[in-house]
Amino acid sequence: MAVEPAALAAATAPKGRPQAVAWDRYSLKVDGKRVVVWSGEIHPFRLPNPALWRDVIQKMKALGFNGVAFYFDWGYHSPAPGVYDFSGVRNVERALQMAKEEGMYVIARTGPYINSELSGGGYPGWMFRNSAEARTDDPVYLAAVDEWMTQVNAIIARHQITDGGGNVIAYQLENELGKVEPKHVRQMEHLARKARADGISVPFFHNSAGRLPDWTPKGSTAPWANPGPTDLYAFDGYPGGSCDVHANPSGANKAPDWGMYGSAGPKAGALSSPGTPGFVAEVGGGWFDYWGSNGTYNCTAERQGKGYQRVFYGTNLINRITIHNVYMTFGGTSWGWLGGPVVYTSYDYGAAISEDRGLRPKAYALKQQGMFVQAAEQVLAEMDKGPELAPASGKVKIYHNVNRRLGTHVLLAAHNPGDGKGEERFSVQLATRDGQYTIASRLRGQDAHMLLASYDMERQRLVYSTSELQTHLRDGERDIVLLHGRDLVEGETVLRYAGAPTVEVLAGRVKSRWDADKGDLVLNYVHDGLARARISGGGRAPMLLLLADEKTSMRFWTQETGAGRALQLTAALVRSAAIDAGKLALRGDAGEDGDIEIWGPAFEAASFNGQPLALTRQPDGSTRAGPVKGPEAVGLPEFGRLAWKRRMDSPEAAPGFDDSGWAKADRRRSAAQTWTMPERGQPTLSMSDYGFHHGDVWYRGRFTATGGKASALELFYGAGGAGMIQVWIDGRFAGQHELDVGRSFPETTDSIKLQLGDLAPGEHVIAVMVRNNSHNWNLMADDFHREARGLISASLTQRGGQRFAVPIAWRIQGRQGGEDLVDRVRGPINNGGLYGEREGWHLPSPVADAAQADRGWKPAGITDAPPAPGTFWLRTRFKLDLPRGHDIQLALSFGDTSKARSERENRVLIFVNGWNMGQFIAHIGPQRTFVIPPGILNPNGENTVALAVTSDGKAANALEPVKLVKLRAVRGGVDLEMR
Ligand code: IPT
Repeated sequence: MAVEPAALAAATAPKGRPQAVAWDRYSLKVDGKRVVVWSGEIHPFRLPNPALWRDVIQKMKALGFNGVAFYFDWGYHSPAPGVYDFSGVRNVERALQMAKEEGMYVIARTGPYINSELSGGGYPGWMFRNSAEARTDDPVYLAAVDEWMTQVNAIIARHQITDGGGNVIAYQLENELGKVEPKHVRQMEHLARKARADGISVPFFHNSAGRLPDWTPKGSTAPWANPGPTDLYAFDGYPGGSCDVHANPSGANKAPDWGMYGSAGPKAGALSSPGTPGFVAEVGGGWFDYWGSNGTYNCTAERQGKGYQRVFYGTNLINRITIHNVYMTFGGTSWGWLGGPVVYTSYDYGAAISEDRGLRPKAYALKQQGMFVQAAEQVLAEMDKGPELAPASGKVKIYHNVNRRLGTHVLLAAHNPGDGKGEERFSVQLATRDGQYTIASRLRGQDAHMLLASYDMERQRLVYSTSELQTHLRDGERDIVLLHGRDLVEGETVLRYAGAPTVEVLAGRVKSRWDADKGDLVLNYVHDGLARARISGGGRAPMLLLLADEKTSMRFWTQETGAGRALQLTAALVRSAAIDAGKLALRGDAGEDGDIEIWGPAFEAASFNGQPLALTRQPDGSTRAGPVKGPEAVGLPEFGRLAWKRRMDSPEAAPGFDDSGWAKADRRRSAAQTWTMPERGQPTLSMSDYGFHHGDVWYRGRFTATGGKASALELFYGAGGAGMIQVWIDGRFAGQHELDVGRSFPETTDSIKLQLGDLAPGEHVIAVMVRNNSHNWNLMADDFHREARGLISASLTQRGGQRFAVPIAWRIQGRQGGEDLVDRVRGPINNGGLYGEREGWHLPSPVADAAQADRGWKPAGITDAPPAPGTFWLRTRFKLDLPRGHDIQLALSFGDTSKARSERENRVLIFVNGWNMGQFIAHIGPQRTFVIPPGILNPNGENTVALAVTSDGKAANALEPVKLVKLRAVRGGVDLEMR
């Protein structure tokens, strides 16, 4: 294993100060201080470049998240029993380190079973030849699991908040384990003991499916609870509805009460654990998509967009869910053979941060929510139900919470019923320590408003506001408060003073009225652009009040600078702001020319990504800084014009191919699940029994025909989602078959029947290629992951009087080296067993050796007719010289991207500089655009793209045009590393 000096140095660096993690029914507490963990899920393994992990983590931080949840994928790190690799793209230690550096809590989810739409739910290939009963206390299973836990726990243990090494705050045992019989309970107890023995000291939790009361902490009093060795209770929920046109798209759901407003009962998990904080381990931030769909990611992003987030996540917060993890916040790419049968390559998920690492519109609404959670954390972290409020309109429901310690009220105004989308006015009577008030506003469309009353903002007292709080900060002598509301909706904000303050409206229209009896300053306005009011006197520190409409509000950013909190207004993304010796250094991404308005601690000079900015002081005490420059133009090679070379693969089909070095498929024992076991008396053909787990596998079978007639061959095979089989007899292509798709759970096994006609007496050879497009998951703990892949059984019959079976002697060949990993850089999920892969045709070749590497390759056009049935390769080399200091996300696209699928039948494995970045299937779809992260593509140097194209060889099934396209370009980004 490569030793990475930086990681080693970090791992052995002196530790920080250990902090205690405690909890009660309200929240977690870190060293006695309450926290709301506002977290988003990302998967380092779905972004094969650690430098970009920082990009995503910084974007999340900028969106107001203070936490990140990581799954750790066992199979990503382990090619063989006892062999683990945490280097390069698999260096998850760096992910933990970055989270700490960016000030993000980490929720660690290590499985061993994680599901996550991964092949085998995250099990390593070698678990598919292991007959142990998974997710139970089967000692064979636990021995395997212990290997993984020892490795991954050692890394996590040195990054825990509890020992000062990092920010890991909670640790998940297992994943949605819905079975609670003793053997499963004993497994959970084993995992817990093992993790503690490995030094994990943060609280344990498990994520129950739905809201089932499974694995509640010991001591739970509810009669229906199924306790386990957990400290916290958590659950998963996906209330977002469906964009799947095949499965009747469902409309907006009603937001469920998953916390203290929920009703008790056997399905109310959260209420089964009354002593622990509300904890949603996964709340839908989108949904995954499957082979053959019409492509749902953009629809999902819209449907689970800003309205959904406000209604559903708002309902979670008001339900006192104080540990909240959005699955996914950035989905990424199931590159190589990562993905399970239920997904294609893109795992975009319709998440706030799209697969190309851009912020979707919904991300900006998430930022408003995130900034609010950070500002009002202490209020949200300790709420109880307040007296019920009856709004004047029955069409609006008002939740009412109180933080007794702070005397603050939190209201959530939502449609009633909760899926309402009309325009509704509401007004409600609220009694606070500041007096009795009528709070009136309106909801428009799918929306909810979270309002505060009797709330202390720095040195100011908010009596109430019908605007929502975004943030507040101390700016030396004065306070700055940012409130926001929907465009052109009126707002009312009431502030408390000892005497009449002076109100100066600097921008916008704000009416003010002093109510001397109550000591209230009443401000009335319409949310329109940005109104600014300076309020001074009245016995308080002066305040700058900023009142933003929705689109303006979404352009605000805030960070700690080291010299205090700063606030900016800009269309650019602001990742970080630091003030050192009077110099403000901003870092971020600019997608267009513009400027930045800055509030907060004083500075004399400012820069954006190191570029000095000219400063103009503004009347409200802010500074306008610019210019911030957008990206330069990006020139890309035209793929159709590049010199492509081509080479036929599938030599295994030829009768004379030398397979003497292949393993004999003659084993009698199989780990396959019952219905995919070999037939009685037959050897197993399952690829995993021979140590080949991912991608393509070849079989060659010899038999002797005795002059029988009407030979018929039936092959039963397993190949995951959209997998396929191709068959040759004596070098002649006999046919191919693909698994049925077009629904979220596709066929994963099927059979092909071939009439071979009359075969001459003597020896014949059958050659078979199976593309294993992933192993099943094991979500139901029924060992579904052990369903066989590759050939399962073969039957050849001939007629000579009666039909009789002809025995076949098989040999098998898969990925080079099998479990003995050859490509240590790209790891266990990069390659299958195509001949070309075994020969390294997918790898970039040094330019100096180009002539040598091109031997056997002939010039060809991308769209030329395939040379023959089977697989052929197309390869090209090209240079990129993209502007420096930019983040430019490119992609490969195939054919007409406005259509989910085409008439042509072909499929392509896409290798970029040797990395398997996914699979395009023309006639199945829907994915036609494949994100290739920078670092995999060299933005300033040589690149090799190699496409392994598989088809039936017909001219009509030639490849469509392939293009290199730009998905997103900004000036900025993070420092890149090449992989
Ligand atoms: C839940 C899983 O825990 C997670 O790994 C992922 O598969 C997610 O769903 C869906 O993307 S389980 C499911 C039954 C909700």
